[in-house]
Amino acid sequence: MFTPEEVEQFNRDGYLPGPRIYTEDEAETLRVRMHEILRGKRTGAESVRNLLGDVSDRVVYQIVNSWEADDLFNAHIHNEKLCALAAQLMNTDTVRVWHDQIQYKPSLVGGPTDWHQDHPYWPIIQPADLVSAWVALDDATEANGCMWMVPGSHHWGPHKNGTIGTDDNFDPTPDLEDLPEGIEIRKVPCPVKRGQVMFHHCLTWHGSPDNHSEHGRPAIAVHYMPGHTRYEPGDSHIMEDRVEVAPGEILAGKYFPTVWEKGPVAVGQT
Ligand SMILES: O=C(O)CCC(=O)C(=O)O
Repeated sequence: MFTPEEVEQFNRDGYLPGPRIYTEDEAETLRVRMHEILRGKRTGAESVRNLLGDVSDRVVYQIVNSWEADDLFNAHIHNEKLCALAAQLMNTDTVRVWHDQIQYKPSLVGGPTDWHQDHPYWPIIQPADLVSAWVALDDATEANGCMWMVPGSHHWGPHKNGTIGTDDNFDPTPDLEDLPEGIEIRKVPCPVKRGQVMFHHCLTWHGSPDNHSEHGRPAIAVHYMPGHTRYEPGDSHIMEDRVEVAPGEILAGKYFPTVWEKGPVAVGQT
């Protein structure tokens, strides 16, 4: 578990590196499974696409809900260590999965993930207090496009996409009129070892630059919901087809598995 000082650090900064969850071999097995999903050998994920669009010469492969395509990724979203740490950071007894998301930046042609907050992309759930567990399936370094964070930015409230833009050097280009006065926008690299986790709050501004290196950058984020997250329809979202509860109700059901209920919940028990 995290120490009280670490929890305080997360609450102050909006992100926190965590322990190694997987051995080298375990992470490698997941990385191979990721490639099998990308090659179409394992099917059932919600979506597989190039986030930058088919006409771009840069590539960020995104797979949403690998857990539905593969038993090891299903075990991953239930991983006891991850779920216990997420529950601690969200200060909740119950943890559900909103969705998972692989972002894979292939060597040399891997493109940027622009500065953004997550929750504005999730207009059908409230409140904005989810926590994501981002696990690197190979070393994520400054050279191959590790995540970068703006410390403390989760305290600035939700903003529309682009309020902090991204220039060609991956520097933030803030629209200061729309942001609180007196803030400091500092970008901090967050290198993560293969198999290690890093957590971030759903309002923390973050992104990741191009991968010009010889090494791919595979990683999976699981977006965890605390027990009180509700379905509040707003703009459309790809997960909405799977919602089986009424507006205003707790977002639960087979597509949003409960993975922690005062302790671990086994695969298939949700
Ligand atoms: O994997 C990346 O580089 C970006 C992932 C991300 O934006 C997220 O997990 O919220």
